[in-house]
Amino acid sequence: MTTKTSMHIDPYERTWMIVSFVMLIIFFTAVSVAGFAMGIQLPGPDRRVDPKTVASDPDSPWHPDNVGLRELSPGKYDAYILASQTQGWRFFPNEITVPAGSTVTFYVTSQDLIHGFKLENTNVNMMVIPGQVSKLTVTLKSAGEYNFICHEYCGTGHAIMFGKVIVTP
Ligand SMILES: [Cu+2]
Repeated sequence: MTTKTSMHIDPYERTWMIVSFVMLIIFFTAVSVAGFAMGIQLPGPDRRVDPKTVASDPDSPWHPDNVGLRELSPGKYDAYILASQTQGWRFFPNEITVPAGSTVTFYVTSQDLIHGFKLENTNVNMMVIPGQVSKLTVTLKSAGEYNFICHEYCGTGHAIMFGKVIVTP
């Protein structure tokens, strides 16, 4: 003789178990679609640099002579941007121009204190930390002007710390 055993689960508990399981599946799907289908990614630290020399070392990509765009292949760019309080609350460079459809990887660092870098109407939004390089890639599909701003309060000139990416048709 076999006895059929079953665990008693309260109907409310059963409902909540099902709800939590369904939520897990929804979250997993949402994260997968965002990451793999829509290409949304989190900014990541790319490498470490010395904030004291990052803007003065002639070999540094953030030296005034070296900052800005590099074309890797047609439509693919790296953009090296320095955020600076000591040089008057500005980004170097504070204007870059790329054709529509370009994929741009931003490498942003600071030579003094914590700044921010937010490019409007894109998912580029990252902290800029002295000693660290923040990296994020975006594809700029439509032509227009995309302003970028510092969104981490960095002193009295914080409000004038901005620039723009011009996307030409
Ligand atoms: Cu700022």
